[in-house]
Amino acid sequence: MNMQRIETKSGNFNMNNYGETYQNFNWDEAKSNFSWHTTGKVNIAYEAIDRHAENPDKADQTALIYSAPDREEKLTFTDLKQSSNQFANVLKKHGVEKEDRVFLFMPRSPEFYAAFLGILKVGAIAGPLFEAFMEQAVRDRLEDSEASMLVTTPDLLERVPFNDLPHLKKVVLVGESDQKGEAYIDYHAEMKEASKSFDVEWVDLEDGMLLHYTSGSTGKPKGVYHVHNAMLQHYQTGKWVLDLKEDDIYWCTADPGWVTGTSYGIFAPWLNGVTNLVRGGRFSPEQWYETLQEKEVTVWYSAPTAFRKLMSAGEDIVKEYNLTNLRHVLSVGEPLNPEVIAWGMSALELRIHDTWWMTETGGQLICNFPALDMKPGSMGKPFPGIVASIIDNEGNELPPNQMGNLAIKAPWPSMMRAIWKRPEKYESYFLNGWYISGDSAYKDEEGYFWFQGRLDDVINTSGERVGPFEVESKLIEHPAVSEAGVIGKPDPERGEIIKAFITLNDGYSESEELLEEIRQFVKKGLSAHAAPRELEVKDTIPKTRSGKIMRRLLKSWELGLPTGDVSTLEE
Ligand code: 6R9
Repeated sequence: MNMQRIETKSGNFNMNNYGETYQNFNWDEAKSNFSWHTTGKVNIAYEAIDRHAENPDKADQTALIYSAPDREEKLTFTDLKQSSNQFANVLKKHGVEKEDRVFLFMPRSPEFYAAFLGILKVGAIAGPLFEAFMEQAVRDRLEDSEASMLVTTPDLLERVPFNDLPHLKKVVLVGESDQKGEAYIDYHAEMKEASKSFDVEWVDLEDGMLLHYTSGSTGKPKGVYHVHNAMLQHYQTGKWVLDLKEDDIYWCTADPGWVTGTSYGIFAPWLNGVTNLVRGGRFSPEQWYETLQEKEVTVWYSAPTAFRKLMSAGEDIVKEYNLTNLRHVLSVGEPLNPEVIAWGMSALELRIHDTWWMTETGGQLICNFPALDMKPGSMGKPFPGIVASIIDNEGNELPPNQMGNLAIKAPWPSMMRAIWKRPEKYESYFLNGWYISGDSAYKDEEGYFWFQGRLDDVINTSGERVGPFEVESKLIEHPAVSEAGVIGKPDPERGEIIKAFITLNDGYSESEELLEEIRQFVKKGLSAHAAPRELEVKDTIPKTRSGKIMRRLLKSWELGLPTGDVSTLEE
């Protein structure tokens, strides 16, 4: 096989001449697929669900296949319309209004999707949180967003510091609980009473619908604010990049706590009227292959870290399953190694299509379309209607093959519209009309983009962004830890793992037990994916004269690289 270039196959984006579509495409064309450009009435949940439920040909089509080790369920577009209406009525009854923040902290389940869509139907802003979050992570996000309501499960409730959150008025509990009182709403009891009809709150395209918290290199996680207008991008990329057709069975493996789990685990498939598979439970190669086979998945969107795990489980396992329904596979979150693409060609007999985008971009921007020849190792080309470039630090475009800041001409439909309560942070993303991604890359002569790395210290572990600052802050809360510096260390399976350098307070000495205790402390306080896999005790942590931890230097030490400019290093 020629790994330099893998040839095209046809898809919905059936223009072999990419350049022509690129130049002629205008986002206004995407609007004509929705009724709001004539009625002026818009709500992304209506477009994703109710619109299909009102169509006699689609009303009884399965919208959601939920599959977990202990639960199997199929819901039609009509079912989802009704359950989300019920939840919207519950929210209304308890005083939720347009633009209020309602957060979700629970595993994927049919209830999650009814609640998520119900929140959007009342015009409120949904804030999905990973169920793996521990108290500090939950607290930071609810505090910053000033959420007035939270949907969670009785099990997870103990990680919610309800009494310390003055804005949080009510908690909806999904599942049996002894928790009683005004502030607690029993999901199942109230849903039973609630009407299945609801007058959707019509909003403006620029009204908010979603807050996704994501990590930066400094400070607490930031609330990335998205608006209903994003649907244009979710719809169109769903059609041309995911290549969705109405009879597809689509599986996006991402959790809705991550932007991939909302943009492409909720919106793109349903806006395209496609059956969406959600799998609960943990990762295991056997169970994932079994899911692909049993559910007859046709389009599959996952991440390099998962593909690498499947790859290391070996090709013999794949042969035990019938994966002939699978026709299109995509990846996001980290660089997709050519080695993994080669594995896909051999084990799945399919190309794995890389897609590049971010929480802040709300939707795919640089992609390997089905219709594009693929260069393994490249992220592909900009989506039609998107202008991407490589710029220097002054905002000037660089010629091909020069490395620089990967930048996108602002705006585009799914671009974030704010960083919650931090306008100066939002402004800092833009330069000369370009959105600066924080990634470095170059573009080749044929217009393919090649990812090089993050320009800041943000760590990408198994596709999840972890801010070093958040981990360092948690580490120094431990009584034994004096100072901490946290970096991403390259790892063949996870992309990067978290490595922490710490100094100990007087009276503590290094031991296996102590290091394990500190690790557990971060795990319990923040989340499992933020806990350092490696901890190393140092005498000092290198800092700049202005007191900033020099993570770059820690990384050079770790990797045995030259230390570069250390002129700002504190004496
Ligand atoms: C959707 C998502 C964004 C960061 C991004 C970049 C990395 C994402 C990638 C990729 C190489 C790809 N990233 N896709 N790196 N190739 N195809 O992942 O959002 O969690 O905000 O992460 O992830 O560094 O800047 P988010």
